[in-house]
Amino acid sequence: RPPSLHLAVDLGAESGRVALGRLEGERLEVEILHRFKNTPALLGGYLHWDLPRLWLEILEGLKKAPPGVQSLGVDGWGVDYALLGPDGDLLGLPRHYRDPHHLAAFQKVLEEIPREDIFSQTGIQFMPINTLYQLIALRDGNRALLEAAQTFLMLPDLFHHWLCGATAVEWTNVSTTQLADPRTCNWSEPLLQRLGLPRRLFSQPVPPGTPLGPLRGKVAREVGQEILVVAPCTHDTASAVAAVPAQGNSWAYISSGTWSLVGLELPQPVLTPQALAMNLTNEGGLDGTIRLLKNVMGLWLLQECRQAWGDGYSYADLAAMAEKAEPFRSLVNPDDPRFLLTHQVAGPMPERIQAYCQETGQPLPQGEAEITRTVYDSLALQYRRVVEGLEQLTGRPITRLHVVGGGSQNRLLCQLTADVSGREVWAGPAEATLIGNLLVSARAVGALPGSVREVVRASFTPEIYRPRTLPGLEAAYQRLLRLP
Ligand code: ADP
Ligand code: LRH
Repeated sequence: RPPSLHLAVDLGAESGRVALGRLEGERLEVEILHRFKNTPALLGGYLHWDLPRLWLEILEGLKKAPPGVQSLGVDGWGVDYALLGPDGDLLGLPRHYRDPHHLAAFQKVLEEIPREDIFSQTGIQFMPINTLYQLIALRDGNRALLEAAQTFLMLPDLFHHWLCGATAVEWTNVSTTQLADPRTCNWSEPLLQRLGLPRRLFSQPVPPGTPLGPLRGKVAREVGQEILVVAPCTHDTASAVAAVPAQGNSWAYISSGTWSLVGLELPQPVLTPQALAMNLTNEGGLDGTIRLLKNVMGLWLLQECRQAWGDGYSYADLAAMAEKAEPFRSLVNPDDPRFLLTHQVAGPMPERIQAYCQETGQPLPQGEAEITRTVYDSLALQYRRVVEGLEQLTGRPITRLHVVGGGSQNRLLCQLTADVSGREVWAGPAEATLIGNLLVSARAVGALPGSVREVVRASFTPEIYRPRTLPGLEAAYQRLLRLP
């Protein structure tokens, strides 16, 4: 049989890519056709995604595909949404989840509704970026827009709409809104009602692997071929977790990109008071699985530092510099809220990191090498904290950490993660999200011979890092645990 061809679009907060997957027997080869930066725009003080630019970049990539492609799916970051009017046109440019304006809505909702009520309905961690708070900010700040809207879509759904005309919302990304129930894989009626959000906006979510329809005529002509659009796991993290090359039960994943998503794959949500107390989240995964995980601020910290340093250093340069810096000298709690916002609003990241160290009585990290080291050390230690928490909560021993995503190419961070956690790290694939996306859409058109993970394991070989004992490691972990 000749290889089957599939296309995937993966929109990350830092960059997007269009890739071609060639599937031959149990082997998948991935070719990146087009990679582009994702640069948000501060418009009149509001931070927005540059959607027209992303759309043009997607088309640019799709045009590079050879003929004969059988399926195409889009995935992207969670929580952000778009509204369509009755004529199907976009109402307003979608906001970026790091826009500061919905922080107040977060406070307000939490004053009005007990956390227990929201968590028992949704199982989702409390973060100000969640769609719930974005929609409340809109309800209270720009009600007319909400009233004019006919359809709510997550951003990958919006691109599917522009590609093929469908107005379906896909479950894995809907699960990140904190408005949906992981037991029913549907919107939470009681919560929508309590929040006064118009019911008509929210259609029943479709599961990943749902065919959505052929490209619109104009798009097909521009791209040069007719392709079936299939919803993959549209939440990038769900696609990445689907493509973790794991076996058995004693593993956790770290999906390491702009964020580090640290978690387990489970058959059922964990909605206990302990899960709420740990601020864990139960997001939807492939085939009805649950991703019990926690968001760690991730390499965002370094992305922002790199921006402050003039983008002159590559990530490999920064890692090489950090390798020579003293380990565990200054640590931050990477999830301190001051690190969430962008430099336009919250000032340069290196200064925010220094201020944290100063306030907590630690030596000030100075310069690129020391600050980068602080970020890596703090992330690795925080990963251990989350993994041990998950282990305690579920009683599941975790002996191996699968690191996937762009951050899996960071050898220093992978080795540190192994050392600090005392567990093996299996790193790669770096493009797990694209791979998960491609394989789920391939499966939907009957082109996948085995399970998604079997094909991943047959096609990509992880790099293995074994834990070493380092002086000062345990003391550093205790210091992290005591940080505010
Ligand atoms: P997202 O999809 O969220 O935009 P990616 O999965 O593309 O994120 O991961 C981006 C991160 O991967 C960067 O912030 C960087 O820290 C890391 N990274 C990318 N390339 C390299 C590299 N060559 N060496 C080390 N780290 C890298
Ligand atoms: C990672 C991610 C994460 C969400 C965040 C908004 O890209 O999708 O899973 O919490 O972006």
